[in-house]
Amino acid sequence: MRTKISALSLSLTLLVAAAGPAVAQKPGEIVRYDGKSVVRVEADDDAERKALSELRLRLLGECLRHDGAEYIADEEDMKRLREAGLEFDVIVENLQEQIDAERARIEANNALRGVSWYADYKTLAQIETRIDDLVATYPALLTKQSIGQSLDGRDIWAITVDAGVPSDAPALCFNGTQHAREWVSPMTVMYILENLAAGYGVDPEVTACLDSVKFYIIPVVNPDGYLYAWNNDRFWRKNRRDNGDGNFGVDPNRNWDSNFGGPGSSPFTGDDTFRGPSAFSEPETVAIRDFILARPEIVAHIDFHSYSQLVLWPYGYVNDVPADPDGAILETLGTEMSDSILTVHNQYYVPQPAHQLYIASGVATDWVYESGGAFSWTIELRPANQFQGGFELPADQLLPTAEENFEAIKQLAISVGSRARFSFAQGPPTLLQTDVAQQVDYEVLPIASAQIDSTTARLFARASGEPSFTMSPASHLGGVDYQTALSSAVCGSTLEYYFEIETISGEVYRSPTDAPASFYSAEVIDMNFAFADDFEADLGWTVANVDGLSEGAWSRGLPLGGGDRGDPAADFDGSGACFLTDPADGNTDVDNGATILTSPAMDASDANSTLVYSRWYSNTAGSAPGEDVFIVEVSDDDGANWTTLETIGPTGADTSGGWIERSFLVSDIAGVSNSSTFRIRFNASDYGEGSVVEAGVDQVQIVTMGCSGLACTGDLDGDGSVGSADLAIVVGTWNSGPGAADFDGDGNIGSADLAILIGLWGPCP
Ligand code: 0X9
Ligand code: ZN
Repeated sequence: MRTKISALSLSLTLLVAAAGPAVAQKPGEIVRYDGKSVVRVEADDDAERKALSELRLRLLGECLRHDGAEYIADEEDMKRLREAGLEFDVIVENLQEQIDAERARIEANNALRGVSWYADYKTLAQIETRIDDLVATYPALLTKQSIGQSLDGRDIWAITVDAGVPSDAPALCFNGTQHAREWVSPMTVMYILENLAAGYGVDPEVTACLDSVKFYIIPVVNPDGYLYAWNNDRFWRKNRRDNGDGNFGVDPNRNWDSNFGGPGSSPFTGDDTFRGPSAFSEPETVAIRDFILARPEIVAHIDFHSYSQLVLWPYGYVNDVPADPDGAILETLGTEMSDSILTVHNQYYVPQPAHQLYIASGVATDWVYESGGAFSWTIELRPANQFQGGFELPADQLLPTAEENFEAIKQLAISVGSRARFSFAQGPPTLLQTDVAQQVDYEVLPIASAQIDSTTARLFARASGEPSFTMSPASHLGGVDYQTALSSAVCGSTLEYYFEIETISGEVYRSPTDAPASFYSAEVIDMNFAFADDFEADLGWTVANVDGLSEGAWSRGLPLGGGDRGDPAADFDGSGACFLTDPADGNTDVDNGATILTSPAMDASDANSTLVYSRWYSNTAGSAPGEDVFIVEVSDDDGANWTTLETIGPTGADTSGGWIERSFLVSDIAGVSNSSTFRIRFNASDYGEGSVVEAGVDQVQIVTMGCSGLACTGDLDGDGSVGSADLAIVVGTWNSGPGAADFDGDGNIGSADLAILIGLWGPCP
């Protein structure tokens, strides 16, 4: 058993090696964590960060983030923290007990028969066996090859998933386990491999993906480290390079030739982020580099890590992003992956440029993007933080984690497979104001170096029921930006539309991809905003802080929290500002009470008034997740009495961040009536110990929608008489559900409506 390092010998080590705390275990040594705790230290300003780094504790995460970090600490370390005046929370008390319990559970789970392979973590040998089993089960789809050997001579396996696409078809490459202790990473990558293979010819989406793209999958980049993390040190991160000075390991994810040696990588052999003596000094990074360089068809790559629930894209080594023509597509596809993940189990993975998390140099994702010829993302898998298990994610979350990421990679494959990607700033419109041309701004982003012919951008539109679409050209605004407009004069009708563009070689791309079989639809209605607030100006909202609230009061401003600790990275509607429980960066969550944001009086007297708002709520980022609730209330008497509209949390849906848009027909809300002094209020509270609660509100509206302006019943085209053009609309929308031609309001357009129309034939009164 390892003896406790005394303060004296620790300081001697520092003097001699000028390196980080000892994390450099010799081969064969078993590292135990008896008497060690995991502590989270908040460091809110530069002075605190300096004091903290001078203590040279062993960081459990990878890097000191701007608001603090988790460390492995014994009693002595905690004493030093206290002496330095640094506040900390103990997250795990006896780390060794937790590691032992995890191992016992893994063995018990893996001894069970008939449970999913994903029921618990798997050793390197089990992963290799599974790869062989899968290749044997799906010989027509899967081939396995060794793409090089690790330092200790272990094969690094890549599996190709190829359903017979043309040789120049775009390919995607995913790898896991650059880092040895991130055990959910190979599990997720294996799940992706397995479900691509199993889904081909069975699941239409998977089949569509595999009919247009090829996949290269590398579950374990760092087999030596992975084995070492299982057998010797649960928190081993690097490979097993003997650095020659008693320290072991190079961090593969600081060894790539992208700003190699720059900030966020360590020159010290004992550090967890030791970058190695030179770029690509390690056989593991060389193997992946050469594999990617030899396959120019690889257009997109994901490096899977844990933990933090993030989708990150280049650049990660510099704050001032170099001229970056593809930044938009990295963000678009990255955000799209985050959105896909959210749909599966309601888990929010913050999409952001990697440098926003922290600066790191020599990272795979930056190299693949800069020099490997492919778009590249780092996905940090579950959990969101150390409080929820850190590297020791509870085993029952392995499958959900893998499932949600499978959704993300399918989305990526679909986007990449289509080679030209349409991206809408506000989404394709679903509602149009009668007679008002609505501008639609969109981007067409070329993937796999597709050459877009910008003169071929066009819109196809028709009124629902019309047999064919009418084409109109869209405007090219320059670069990847295009603009067109949608309009209709017929209130109550539905406009159907799609977008099209060609490459210079004449390949046609559409949005939606399979248009005209599918298309976007927008309801045409009269929309009046009795109230609309995007929070760019002060429209008279009030804030009341109660029950001793000490921090995190509602305040209007730009989100500055950087998207961590439960904060949104941006507002909902793209205007910039919103209301947040303190938009500032750092430790600004709601603490010790409640903060209540109340709207000014809004006119919701019209019977058709709809209340619309977007909200954000996260209570899962702290040491005591899932303890608090977020309450939305409404009042029809200017705030004298309140009715609860929704309560979010304490656990379950919508509690881990993400902007959620809600809308309610006011007359449908039990307990309130239409009123000209309608108010809404948002109550965010933190009464629990150690919780991190963050809430946000954006885009609050009272909108009336309908076709009250219709001149006379039956005059659908508004020409002043009921005639054959109106008949055509009725016939064209026959059996199509509610709409302007549903005169009898039975929810369907049918013979009764036709009878009404015929009865009204002739000029309007
Ligand atoms: O630091 C890393 O290598 C990655 N995180 S991990 O906790 N899995 O070690 C993230 C690298 C992301 N890139 C930048 N932040 N620049
Ligand atoms: Zn990692």
